[in-house]
Amino acid sequence: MDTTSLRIGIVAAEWNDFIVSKLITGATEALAEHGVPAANVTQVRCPGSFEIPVVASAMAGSGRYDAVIALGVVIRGETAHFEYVSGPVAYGLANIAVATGVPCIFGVLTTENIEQALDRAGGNFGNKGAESATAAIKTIAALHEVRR
Ligand code: DLZ
Repeated sequence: MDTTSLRIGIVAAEWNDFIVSKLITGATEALAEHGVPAANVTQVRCPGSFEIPVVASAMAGSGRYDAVIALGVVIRGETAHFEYVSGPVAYGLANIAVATGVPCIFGVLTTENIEQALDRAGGNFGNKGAESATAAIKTIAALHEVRR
């Protein structure tokens, strides 16, 4: 597959930006390694992970992107926000992808604490942003195979 013409949208939450920014770096570097030109990658920020689906929906529905990568970090706290935010984001992205036919990659870390998140944002357990970029490329390739 020719990756040089692929257009990728990234929607990233501003919450926990000091970790999300590492996911964005991981994603953009991996896309470049896969041959996607930086000019073909559009980044949009939204307030929190809860807002990711509505922005991803607009991006996926625009017809301007071959895939949308969603990046965020939701850390479990003392209240029930973790469940209220994580579930809708995951199900929202899956529904948008199926409805539009545009892969919407779930690159949102859902962790117990900051340490677990840092481990998965370029630390001991890799970078979920980079993994999300690879997942986007692989899913686009799979869809090309199915649709040709
Ligand atoms: C409110 C909130 C809380 C408590 N925690 C997080 C979080 O860990 N990660 C995240 O991305 N966003 C969080 N938010 C913000 C919500 O996602 C959302 O932006 C607000 O509830 C406004 O709708």
